[in-house]
Amino acid sequence: MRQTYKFVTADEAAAYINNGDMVGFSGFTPAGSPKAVPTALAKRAEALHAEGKEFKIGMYTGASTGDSLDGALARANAILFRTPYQSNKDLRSALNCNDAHYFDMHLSTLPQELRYGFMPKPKFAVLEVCDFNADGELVLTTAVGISPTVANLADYIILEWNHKHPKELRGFHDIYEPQDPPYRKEIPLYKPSDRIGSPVIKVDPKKILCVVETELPDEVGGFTPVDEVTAKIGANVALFLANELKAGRIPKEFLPIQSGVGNIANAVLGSLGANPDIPPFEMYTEVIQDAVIDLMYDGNVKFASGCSLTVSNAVLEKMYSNLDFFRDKLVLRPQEISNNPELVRRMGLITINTALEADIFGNVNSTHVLGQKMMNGIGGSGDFTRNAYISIFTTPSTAKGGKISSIVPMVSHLDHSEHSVKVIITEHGIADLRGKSPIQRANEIIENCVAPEYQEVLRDYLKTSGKCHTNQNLSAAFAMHNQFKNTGSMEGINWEDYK
Ligand code: 0RQ
Repeated sequence: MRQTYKFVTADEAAAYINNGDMVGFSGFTPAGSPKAVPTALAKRAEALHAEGKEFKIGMYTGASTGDSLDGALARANAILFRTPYQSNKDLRSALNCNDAHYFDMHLSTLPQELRYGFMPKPKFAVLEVCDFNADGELVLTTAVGISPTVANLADYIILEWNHKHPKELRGFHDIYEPQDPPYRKEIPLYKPSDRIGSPVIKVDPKKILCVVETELPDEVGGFTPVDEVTAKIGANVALFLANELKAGRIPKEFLPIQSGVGNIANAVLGSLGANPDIPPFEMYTEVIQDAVIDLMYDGNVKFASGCSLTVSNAVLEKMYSNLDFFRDKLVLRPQEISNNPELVRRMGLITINTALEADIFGNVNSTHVLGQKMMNGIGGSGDFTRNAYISIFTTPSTAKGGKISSIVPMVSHLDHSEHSVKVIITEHGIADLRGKSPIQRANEIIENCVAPEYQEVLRDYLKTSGKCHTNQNLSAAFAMHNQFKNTGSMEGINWEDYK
């Protein structure tokens, strides 16, 4: 009987949480993130601040969240500490001026590092559910994220029971938490469709402090339509994979695909589906976006294992009207499993993630604008890239209307090193970096991927270093970045000034 629990308003639930408390939230991206309690918490923070009192909380989430969580708390200046990934513009501003401390970490590692005690234990878990019972069985909504771990670790659990999501979602989740070293064993998952855990999170019912009823939609933004550049990037990824298949370097059964977030990732998936040389495939990924669902309807994606169903509301409503179609085609897992390095390597994932910038030697920056300002975070890109069968990075060759070359002499921040990045793809072409020395990689990237207006300048850069293994010139490596900061454009560098 659910009546055994205390039903309260969001404001009443928020009143349990105090200054300095650590709170773990459900969800992964805006999918499955609580909405009512965080908004009420932001209101509480504003009221306390108006009385001259301190109120800030520490926040653990799966990944980014919706505006009513990250946005509301950032605007209320209520964030003491935040990990592991975000994409909200107000939170981004807060952490880029040190109003909120942000720790950017690989998503697969957060649950275990919480269990290991590397960060303070969450006192509260605020979880969005579509169903629950008196035995403490919780059915999550559109994402799993870190929910199993924070539900276990927290002293108190606050449930947001969101009636937007049908209780028939039971069965779409596969909840599995590995044991910690020295007792950890292999994770017994061998293909994307395997199920190894439970459809529910099981908690001690006594920990459930209260329940807040809501009916609020997920706050997933729409995608910008595919444009000429993203379409070309997508077509190049499909071409590369079709050629690998023909050459026998990808088995004829094909391999599971992981694809990152955002507009480029959505366009790439569309291109894979449209290419007749790519057979129907499975996905083992973290974020299941709109394009994956379209590909499932078309029969091009046979199965998708993810951590979240980050689809627009129109797509979600259509899915909910025919949930049975998806029952044997989709599973949602904790990020510790969806992004697990052991599984990525075992299943041989083809990983496709987006770079903000890459350098001519194959190092990738996925997180920092001009080396200083945090964009979103590394997310799962490192979990996948380092362990991939083939790791691909995509990026438009330029940003800011051509004033920035996305390919530079040296990345201004390093997320993925030359040792892990196997292929870089822009709208101009494909740089296959496998088995190549630094100078060979530089030539491959400059000739195939760099925008024509920046090719000559990067060719000339290579001549400034003299003979060495990696042709860097430390006094010139960031000249393009510095010139952009000073003049608003990377164009027209003169290397004579940097000898
Ligand atoms: O800024 O909108 O102000 O113009 O960066 O760029 O091209 O819209 O790219 O939306 O696909 O995001 C890497 C951020 C790409 C994302 C990143 C500016 C550009 C624009 C965004 P404006 P686009 P997307 C799965 C895997 C890391 C985590 C990851 C990301 C803005 O894909 O967060 O992959 N990845 N996780 O103008 C300065 C450059 C720039 C630049 C672009 N070189 N210098 N600004 N921009 N290149 C997801 C999870 O783990 C949950």
